[in-house]
Amino acid sequence: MQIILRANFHFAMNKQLCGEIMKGSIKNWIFQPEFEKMPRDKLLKLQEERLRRTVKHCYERIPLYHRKFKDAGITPDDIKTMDDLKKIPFTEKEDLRKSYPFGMLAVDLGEVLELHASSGTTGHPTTCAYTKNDLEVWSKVMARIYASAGTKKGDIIQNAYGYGLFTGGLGFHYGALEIGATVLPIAAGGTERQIRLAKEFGTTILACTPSYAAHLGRYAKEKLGIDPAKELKWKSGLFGAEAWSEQLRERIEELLGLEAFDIYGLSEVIGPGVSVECPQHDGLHIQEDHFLPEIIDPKTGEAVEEGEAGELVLTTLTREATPVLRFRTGDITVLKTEECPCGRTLARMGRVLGRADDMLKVRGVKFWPKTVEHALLGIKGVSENYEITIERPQELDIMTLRVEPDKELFESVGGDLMKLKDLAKEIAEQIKSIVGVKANVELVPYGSLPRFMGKAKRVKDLRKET
Ligand code: DLL
Repeated sequence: MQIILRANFHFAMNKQLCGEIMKGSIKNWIFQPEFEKMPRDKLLKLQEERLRRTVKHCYERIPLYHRKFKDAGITPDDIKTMDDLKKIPFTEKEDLRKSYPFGMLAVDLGEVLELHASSGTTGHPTTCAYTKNDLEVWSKVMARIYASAGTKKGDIIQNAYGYGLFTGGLGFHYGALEIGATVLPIAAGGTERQIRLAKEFGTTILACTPSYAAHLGRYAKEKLGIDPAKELKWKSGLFGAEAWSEQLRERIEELLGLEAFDIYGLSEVIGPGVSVECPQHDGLHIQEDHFLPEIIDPKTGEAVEEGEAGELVLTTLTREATPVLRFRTGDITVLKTEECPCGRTLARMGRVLGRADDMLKVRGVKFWPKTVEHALLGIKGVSENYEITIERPQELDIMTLRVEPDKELFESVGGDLMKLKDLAKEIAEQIKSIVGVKANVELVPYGSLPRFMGKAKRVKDLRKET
């Protein structure tokens, strides 16, 4: 219930913001209107046809699916319409890990043009492979994403996502080529050079993780004396790969003088490109002609009502090399199919609240790190740099929140954090009231916590290590 309320709150909150953002200069355009504006009854037919093809492909080519179908007592002939989808067993991340390296490959290795592997920090890595056709689909869905953020030929895209095995860099690169814009493949890192080239080349679109976007802005202002909102030409930012709050969006937009778009995706399904916000900023349109979404109750596996929060499950509809059926993403969100004023008929998912397995439970209270960010960034004088540590020295959980005040405030007290006792108190009160948990708040010097070029790691749960 708590989850449901928060999810709806996010849709509502986005709507409020919408009025302001719509005044921005970003003009919505649609890259493939024949699919993105397809009437939903026609879309359903297309999805069912593609689903039947994918199911057959998986059953015939991937031993894991053959086995799963056999265990469930079904064959591809049992999957005819969307109503039959629920007969198909889920695919878990663990299934992909066990099949490493090539067990999930549904084509001959010779047909594979590109291979990616997840980092595998929590177990075996997983493989994602792309045929020529898969790369074409990836380029097209990424082009849709750029179009949604107003990108055109003539724009210069600063692609500051990591290139390499992480799918961010190449996904954004292929989309840029498809749309015919100019891409600067700068990759993540080298912050000073990022700002210098942004200025010298006049880049107009910024693509990176939201945490790195905030860092770029602060660095430009504080270390180089450049005000990005006034001196750089960024008009839109394509930010994703990690959960981020509305408060962080507002800060980034103000700092960088651009309109920020939330981009969602995952390696197992395609990489970035599964869904994107349009200029309404009221949910992310899922490229449903390629990725079929469902929302389930993570505990029971049953479908939830439309608009209720649950775990996003995705089935690829056109993927050739590594297709997945009913893949449990672990990401918690909501889904809605109602029409969007932007003209797209594609369903929208809410901004990701967090991952089911990243949810924290402190003294019995469950929350996502994003809720802490939401509480923190609503307070004046607090920077975007924070770290959550949870320990259990004896029976009770202790949550410590290390927070940097912003540079201005830090310098105004000459670095004497004792003078900011009231701020620490205010933070603790806000955390208690919004997150519902008591936190020991430690203000730390500005610049002392780590900065991230890729996905931010802000939680240290030391209970797991004991
Ligand atoms: O992060 C793909 C990507 C790259 C998306 C660049 C957007 C931009 P993975 O490394 O496989 O792929 O991580 C996928 O990251 O299951 C979510 O938990 C999280 N994630 C991705 N985008 C968002 C987002 C890429 N916009 C995992 N909001 C997913 C919240 C996100 N979480």
